[in-house]
Amino acid sequence: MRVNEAIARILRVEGVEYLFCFPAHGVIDACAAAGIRPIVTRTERTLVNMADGYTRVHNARRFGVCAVQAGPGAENAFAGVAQAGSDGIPILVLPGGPRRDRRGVPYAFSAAEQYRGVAKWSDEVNLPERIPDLMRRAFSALRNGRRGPVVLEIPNDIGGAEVDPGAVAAYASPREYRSSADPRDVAAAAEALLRSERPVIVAGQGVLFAEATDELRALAELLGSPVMTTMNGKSAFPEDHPLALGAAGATGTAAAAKFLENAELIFGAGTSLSVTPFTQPLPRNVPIIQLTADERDINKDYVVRAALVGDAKLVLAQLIDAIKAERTASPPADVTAKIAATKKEWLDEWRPRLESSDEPLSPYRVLAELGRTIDRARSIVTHDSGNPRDQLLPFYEAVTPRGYLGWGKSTQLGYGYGLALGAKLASPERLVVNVMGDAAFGMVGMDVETAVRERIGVLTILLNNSAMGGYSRSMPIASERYGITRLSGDYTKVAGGLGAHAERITRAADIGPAIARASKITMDGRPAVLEFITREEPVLSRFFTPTY
Ligand SMILES: Cc1ncc(C[n+]2csc(CCOP(=O)(O)OP(=O)(O)O)c2C)c(N)n1
Ligand SMILES: [Mg+2]
Repeated sequence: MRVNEAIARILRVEGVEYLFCFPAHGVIDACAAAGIRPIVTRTERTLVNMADGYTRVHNARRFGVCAVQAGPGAENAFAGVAQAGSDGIPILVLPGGPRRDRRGVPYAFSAAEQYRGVAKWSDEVNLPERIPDLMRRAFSALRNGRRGPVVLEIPNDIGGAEVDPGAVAAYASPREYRSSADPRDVAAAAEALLRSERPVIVAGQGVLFAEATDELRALAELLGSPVMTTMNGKSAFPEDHPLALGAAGATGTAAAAKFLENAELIFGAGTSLSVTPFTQPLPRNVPIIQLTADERDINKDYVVRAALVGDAKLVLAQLIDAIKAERTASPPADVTAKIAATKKEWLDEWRPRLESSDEPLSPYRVLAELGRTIDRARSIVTHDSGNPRDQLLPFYEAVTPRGYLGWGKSTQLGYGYGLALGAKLASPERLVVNVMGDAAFGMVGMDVETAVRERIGVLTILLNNSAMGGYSRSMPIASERYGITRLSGDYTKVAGGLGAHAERITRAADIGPAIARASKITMDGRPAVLEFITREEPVLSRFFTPTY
């Protein structure tokens, strides 16, 4: 048996359904022979983004796997892996590599070396007989501890080398192991939470990966504590719950900002509590309790009063047990009333934009129509970089886990499209929507053809403001003299030319019907691109000044 066949065999054992790939790579044909469907994109970055979206929607119960060729393919995939690394997403990347006798000779690109800075683990298969061991280590690393991409470079002369079929047949899938927190830390945290009059829970992506939304809800209700989520954690707590404050990243809801400001105690649940331009800063004078699976997050950016290291589901259950012994109360009515009043005041302030009938359209009106038109409980929505992210995050109400894919500790323009394609493959029964700008479309628009060819029905909401929205503020001279933030193009024609259902929408009354029409079409396996001609509206629901 050859190494490529051995890899395909092991991927089958691991339940892998798709190989997100771009030729040439020997593992592609081996996977096809083993019944793993190869999907080729138009650029390597998109295939990595697809693997990422696929993993997220499966909460890492299944993994996105990628293969790209040695040299240019491995170089071109870097952006996607770096983004997955910054968000802590476990995907398996199998780049080809130079033959072993060319290793270290300029200019042979070593993926194993170059990916080390962004991957959880990056190595090469240096001996064919190591393949079962290396694959076991790879899947163990994907399933355990901190989440992150694993890169395993397959040198070009290794893929065809012989390996003992008995050793491959003996491959046993490594399991996931979870841990609870130290009971003394749990008791101390429970006591602090019980004593606090105004706690705020900040829920992160760890709650989603641990599938701990029920526990989070139970804890919040026991404590009567409001819950906000980070951008990556959005959808970990139902945003229509009376204790929901909504999400906050670079932009956020007024409720999240106000309740944080007045918090007496902050409980970060399943979050790294990182300081980035895309993360709502926490007040510095409020004690923090942090629950995280990764000990490196503790005291990283904030001084924490106490930490609970473990799996979010297990540790939240520990906290519930400890708190239940002391309290059975439901949320105090005055907290939920205050949340509702803050939300109402904020939405009233934004209503003119959310209900604007102006032409060119307000992007806020388009996003409000999106939230109204689709069945949010059966949809997955994601954003792209720029204003689409900043305008969607606060206002779209996510009601079910992974009903929203918030991403972007790095924030790659164009990432959202591949993410949506991967999400749709992971959850074909749900409507999948990505919201992107015209510059983002420029990065990955040709991959609409991938969606058409592979019958991956995603709905793209393209907010075309003919600009990189708001960028002229940071480059006034270049913008005025050379118009460098202006863009142009007819993306309806592009998407239509690639075979998607495509419509150009200019009138407010047409927004909802177009979304309803296109949603239906996507559910039959045809992607749709709705190009909304909008104005540039860089006015954001933001309560802090991000530093880049
Ligand atoms: C790869 C990459 N390069 C640069 C950026 C910086 N960036 C973020 S948003 C943006 C412009 C986005 O314009 P568009 O997609 O048209 O959305 P708009 O804000 O205009 O709605 C740029 C240049 C980035 N996020 N990623
Ligand atoms: Mg734009």
